[in-house]
Parts: sequence; C-alpha cells; structure tokens
Amino acid sequence: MSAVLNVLNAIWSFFATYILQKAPYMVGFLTLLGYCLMGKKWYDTLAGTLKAIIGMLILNVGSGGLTSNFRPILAGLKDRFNLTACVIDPYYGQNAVTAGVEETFGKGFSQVMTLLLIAFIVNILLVRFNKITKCRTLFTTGHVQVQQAATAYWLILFALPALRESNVALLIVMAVVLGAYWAVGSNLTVKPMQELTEGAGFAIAHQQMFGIRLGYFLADKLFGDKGGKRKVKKVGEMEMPGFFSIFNENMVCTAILMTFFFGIIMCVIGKPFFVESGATKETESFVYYVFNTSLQFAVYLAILQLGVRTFVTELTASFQGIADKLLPSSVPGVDCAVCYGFGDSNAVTFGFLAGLTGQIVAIITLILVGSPTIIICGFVPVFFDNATIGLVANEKGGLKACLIIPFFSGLIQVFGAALIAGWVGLADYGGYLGMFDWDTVWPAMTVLMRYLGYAGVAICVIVLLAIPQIEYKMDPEGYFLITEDYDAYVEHKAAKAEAKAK
Ligand code: ASC
Repeated sequence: MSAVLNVLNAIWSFFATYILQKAPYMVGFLTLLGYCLMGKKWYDTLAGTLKAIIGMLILNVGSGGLTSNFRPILAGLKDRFNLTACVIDPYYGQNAVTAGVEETFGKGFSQVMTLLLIAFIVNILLVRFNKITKCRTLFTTGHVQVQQAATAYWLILFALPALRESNVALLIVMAVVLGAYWAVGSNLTVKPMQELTEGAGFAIAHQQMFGIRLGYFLADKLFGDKGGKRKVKKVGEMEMPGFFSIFNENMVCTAILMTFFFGIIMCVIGKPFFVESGATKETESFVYYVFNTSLQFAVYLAILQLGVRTFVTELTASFQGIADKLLPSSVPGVDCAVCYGFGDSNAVTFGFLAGLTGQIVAIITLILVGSPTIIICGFVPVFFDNATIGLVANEKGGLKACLIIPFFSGLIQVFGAALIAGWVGLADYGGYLGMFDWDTVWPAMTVLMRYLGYAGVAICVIVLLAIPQIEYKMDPEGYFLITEDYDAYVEHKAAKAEAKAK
C-alpha cells in the first residue's frame, strides 16, 4: 500500500514541479490533453504538443532576454545612487517574501506551494461550474502563480494575524481568495483579448488583469469612437510625414526609441558601473555598448512574437477538446506577452515608454516629498504591464489612449507599491511584486481584511465573484458566445447595435 502511495506521491511531485510550475510544459500538457480528448491522430497530437512547448520556450527566450538585458540597468540606478529602496519586480518580490517570511511571521515558505495547488483547484472548480459562476478562464502561467502565491501569502498573513495559528484555516482562506482572483481576473480579459485578436481564443492570466479591463474601459469611454460618431486614430494608422514614416516599422521604431531612452538612463548611470558589473569592458567603447544593448530590445521583441505565432494556434485549437469535454465554454489564460503578436506592434513600445515616464515622474515625486519608501522601477512591471495596457487601450481609443492610460498606470504602480510595500513590511526586504493589480486590487483587499477580519475576507470574495455575474447580466446571449463562436458573437453584437440605433 505504502509503495503505491510513494509512487503516486512521486508522480504528483514531478507533475507539480516540472509541469504545473513550468509554463511551456503546462501549455504542452494542456495541448496534449486537448488533442487526446478530441481524438486526433497520434502524430498530429505529438506535432501539436511539441509546437506548443517549443513556441512557449521561444517566447520565454524573448521575454527572458528582455528582462535579463534591461532589468540590471534599472536596478543599476539603485546601486549607482546608493538608494535604500524597494525594487518593484516580481523576482525581487518573491525573494523578499522568501527572505522575510520566517522572521516576520514565523512561517516557512514551503506552504506557498500548497497554497498554489489549492488555489489552482479553486480556479478549476469555478470554471467547471461556470453555468453558475460565469468564470470562463483557466490560469496556465505557473511562474506568475508562484510569485502571486508568495505575495498573497505575505499579505494575508499580515492582514489576518489570527490565521498564523492555524495552518488549515490559513490555507483555505488564502486559496479561496487567490483562486477567485485568478478565475475572475483572467475572465475580465476575455472581451478585450477576443476583440484585439479577433477571436484567437485566449485570455490573459498575468499580473495586470484588472488593469487591462480598466484600460480597455477607459480607452473606450474617454477616447473611443462613441458608436462610430468619432474617428479614432490608432497607432498603426498614423500617417507620418517624411522621415517619420520609418517609425511605422516596428523594429526600427523600437530600436530608435530604446536607444534614445535607455541611452539617457545608461549615460546617467555611467560606464564605470557597467564595467564593474561585468556587462562591458574598460577597453570597449561605451557608445557601442549603449547602442548594441538598446537594439537587443527589438531583437527580443521579434523573438517573442515568433514564439507566440508558433504556439497560440496549437494551444487554442486543442483547448477546444478540453472545453468540449471537461471545462465547457472555457479558454486558456496565458502570459501577457502572448498578445504582443496581435494589434499594432508599435503600441507595445509606446505603452511601455508612457508607463516608464509615469513611473519616473512618480519616483521623483516620492523623493521630493521625502517618502519613507522609495521605489525603483522594475523592468517587468514597467514593460509588461504598460505595454499590455497600452496595446489594449490603442485598440479602443487610439494613440492618445495608448499614451495617456499607461502614463497614469505608471504613476499608480509606483505610488501603490510604495504604500503597500511600506505598510506590510516587504519594502524592508528590498522588493515587492509591483505589478498593476498588486498595486491596486490587492492593497485594497489587504486593507479590507486587515480592518474587518473575516468579514473583510467575505467581502473580497463576494465582490470578486460578483464581477463575472455583472458582466454576464450586461449581455447574457453574448457572454459565452464570445468564447464559443467569435464570428457569431460579432454578428450578435452588430444586431444589438442596430436594434439600439432604431
Ligand atoms: C512576469 C514575470 C515574468 C514576465 C513574463 C512576461 O510577471 O514574472 O517573467 O512577467 O511573464 O512574459
């Protein structure tokens, strides 16, 4: 008996470590499962699964390359100017939790993984019973789930001291809140993503899901076409005079803007810093180093988009099998970088730069007012949050929305992170998961739980679960149609608009 248990345990632990937490293999596993459920031929299933895994691995080369190239530059500002500050970056955030959780709460980090698994089960159940819950999306981004589980663990331990005594109650409360956030947050991105991709069949399961929906909503309300009454100029439709037309080319545009912006930042930090950190040599030209590093941005963006093209069709086609047999009317929630293969690619660069400007303005403000917590931009929030929000905003509200909304998002990220990381004590350990939702939604939930205790937990969960209900009520016929049959949904929407006009 115990031998059987041991084997089962080993299988489970392998699955949890190498599949559940590794996005490419999780996506590969879902593709395999989907194609098997559809009864596809074994060789098509094998080919599709391999393409899904390889595509995700390529995407990781792109997003990992962006992160590893540009993160040290922003973090360099901190070292160069000797600031004791909190870096808002998911990896710094995770390190801060690991470093401080034992000392602060007397609890180890190992429970974070258990929390992740239970929260994932909560997500699956909410999707399985979506006739009632109206949740249509499954989180598949394991590395993000680890970072979020770690941060949620800290925030909830901080908010509910009574829970520190009981492991079971602790894990249940946390898993319900986190699982509901995963299901509801990614569900909020269904509409913006289906519209952006014209029905590619995925949602975003990342760290700015409420931000995406808010950006979409504001872009439409403030900069939208008002049902055809106003002309919206999207980034891709900009007619630029003379030499400006080179900016229409995504690679060229990215290269020029990055050389300019990162050129300034790198010059401010100065060559000695980069020599010392081993990034360049004393004998190497600094101009060459700055130029070459800036161009990597365009390189990794191109790689990232290739990865997206490789795996998206496989994942979404095979997910049909899962949706038909196991989780009706559902779509997979994937990394935010996946949507960079759609829409106007220059909107990605513009959104990022607008967000960076917002963050820098906010950081200068924190320094000027003498804030006890100073924030340093992390590359991951400043790029991946704002590029995504900018891309979605551009779709609804054009260039203006693509610049203004991410600018405000940049401000919110820094101010939100400074408040929450300072308050809960993560700033003392040097990092915080400063992504949009974790600077807005999670601080708000932490306040509620801290001051209202279990009533606060109940309010958080009820409000979260009410969100898909409200969205459903606004368009009961279209709500599931948008994931099941996008073309039919477009017709349904046109018919609705026509009826309204009459
Ligand atoms: C994150 C994180 C990353 C990036 C990546 C974007 O939040 O931890 O490594 O964003 O997922 O593609």
